[in-house]
Amino acid sequence: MGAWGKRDDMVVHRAEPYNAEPALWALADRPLTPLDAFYCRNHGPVPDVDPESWRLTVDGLVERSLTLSLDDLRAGFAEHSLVATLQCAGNRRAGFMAVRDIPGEDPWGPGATSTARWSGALLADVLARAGQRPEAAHIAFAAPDVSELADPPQSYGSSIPAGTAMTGQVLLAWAMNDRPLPRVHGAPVRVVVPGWIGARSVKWLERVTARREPSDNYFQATAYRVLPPQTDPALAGEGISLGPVLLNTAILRPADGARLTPGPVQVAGYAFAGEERTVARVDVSLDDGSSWTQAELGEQAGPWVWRLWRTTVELGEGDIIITARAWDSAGATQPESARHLWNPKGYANNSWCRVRVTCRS
Ligand code: MTE
Ligand code: MO
Repeated sequence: MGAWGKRDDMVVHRAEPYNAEPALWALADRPLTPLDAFYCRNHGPVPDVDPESWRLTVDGLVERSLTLSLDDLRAGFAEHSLVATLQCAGNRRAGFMAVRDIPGEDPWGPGATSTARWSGALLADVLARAGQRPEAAHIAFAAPDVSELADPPQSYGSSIPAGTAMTGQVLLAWAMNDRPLPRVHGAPVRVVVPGWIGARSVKWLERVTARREPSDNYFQATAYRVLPPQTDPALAGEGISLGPVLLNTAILRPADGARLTPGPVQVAGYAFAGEERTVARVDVSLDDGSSWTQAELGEQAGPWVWRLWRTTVELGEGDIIITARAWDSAGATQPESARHLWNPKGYANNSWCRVRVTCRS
């Protein structure tokens, strides 16, 4: 077994802080990602939070500040469960780095995406108890883990608009796949913002603050923004702040670079629409998009959940590129090339997904 109870075939981008994605076939065909395969994205050392002494502070633009122990949270609020896919904004950054290098960032494949069943209290219920004031436009989250990647080093935080916080879908989760939340995934309590980039789902949550403005934390104000191609990524407040996940798809099988024999081959993957949209169709092409066939879609287990898909294609002799793209319930589809989406921090690569295979009899 690898570090943090993960499978030993994880693709480890960094050991410290631990950043790893599963081998893609470990994601295939499974609606819920097992805990030992779920990707991990950490900006600093993983804290060891004692659940007994842990307290959650709820403050800012509220009528009454709250200090809640884990027992207060678990016993004082109804437990809700939902299935949600978590996707890092850096998912598929490797596709950008093949276009132009992105110094200091890791070359994530499509495995920075995983799905779990999360259980915990509704953020909306906790905010209602505190009495959120009408002028609170944003809800900020703060955690104790300190990142040396931020300049100057800073503890992790983010925020979401108050409207999103009140949707009744944002969880303060203490369980993952019906097991206690693992330490590396944010124990004792983390935020889960379904359909939004993973960066907003703050782990080892310590503080929830109602504010007029978005969080000024580095990871909200500076990082996780789509900048124009020629911009310096260190400029705070520049660029487009990422929120809802963009429609995306990945081929999980066959693997990129696979050697196969000619004949029928099963192609399988995931597609994820983000926010309230669902995956309506997935197309697969063997001729770079001149013609497409439709994949068979698995269950859409809810609006914030990926949709697994598969199809069988007939492969001839030679080097073949298999391409996939998804369409969502609003009729939107994915852009064709990573080259046109490239941005300095390498976020939100949702271009058509391609794997190259070689077929020889
Ligand atoms: N929360 C804290 N406290 N520290 C972090 O480094 N990383 C964020 C988010 N929450 C992070 C965090 C990012 S960028 C992502 S994609 C998700 O956690 C990853 O969650 P996971 O490691 O449970 O998969
Ligand atoms: Mo992320």
